[in-house]
Amino acid sequence: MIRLYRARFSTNVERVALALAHKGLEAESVWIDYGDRSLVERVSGQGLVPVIEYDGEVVADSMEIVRFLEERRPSPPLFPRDPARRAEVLVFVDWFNRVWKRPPNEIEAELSKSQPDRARVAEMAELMRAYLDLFEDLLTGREYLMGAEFTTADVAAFPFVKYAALHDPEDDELFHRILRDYQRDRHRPRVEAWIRRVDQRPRA
Ligand SMILES: N[C@@H](CCC(=O)N[C@@H](CS)C(=O)NCC(=O)O)C(=O)O
Repeated sequence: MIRLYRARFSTNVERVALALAHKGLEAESVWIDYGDRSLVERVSGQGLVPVIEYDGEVVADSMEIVRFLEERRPSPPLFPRDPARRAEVLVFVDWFNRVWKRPPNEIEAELSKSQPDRARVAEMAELMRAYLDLFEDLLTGREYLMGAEFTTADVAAFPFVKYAALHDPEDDELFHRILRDYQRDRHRPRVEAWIRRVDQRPRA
């Protein structure tokens, strides 16, 4: 039995929803509101989603969960079997989490101040556009970020990069508005096609 603790519009939950569906795993959803983390805290000892319970085992953190699901249900895979290609995926995910995410996080921190440093915001916005250009190049002649197959790299990046083309009008989170507003400076046809392609995939 799998239970997924989730919150509406959560990017990190969407990673897990994509991974579960890719592996054909069904999960019972437990929807939480950020105003009340008590249930998630009780189950996992911390207050962030996603969290899964899998046959009684509890795992928190989106990419930890994806790795755990790969162990429990190796097929269909989300990591390449070839060690070199698997290492490339791990390097990409690490870059994405530590480097790619920093500019939108810093913009969010600035915009939450009463007097944002506009020069700092512009500098970070420039980086976001440069990173999106890297995605455009990465997708040259490829369906997915790491090649022909949908992998953990797509799972990690899609819920954040999708805002370059998609935004639910009911989703009013500042971080998500930043992802939308600073990733729409010009058309990037390969990124836009990849967003449509991944968006058509099932989610738990
Ligand atoms: N490193 C964690 C981050 C989890 C996280 O930040 N979750 C957000 C939702 S996307 C959350 O629970 N936010 C509530 C809050 O920060 O108050 C992961 O990858 O799962």
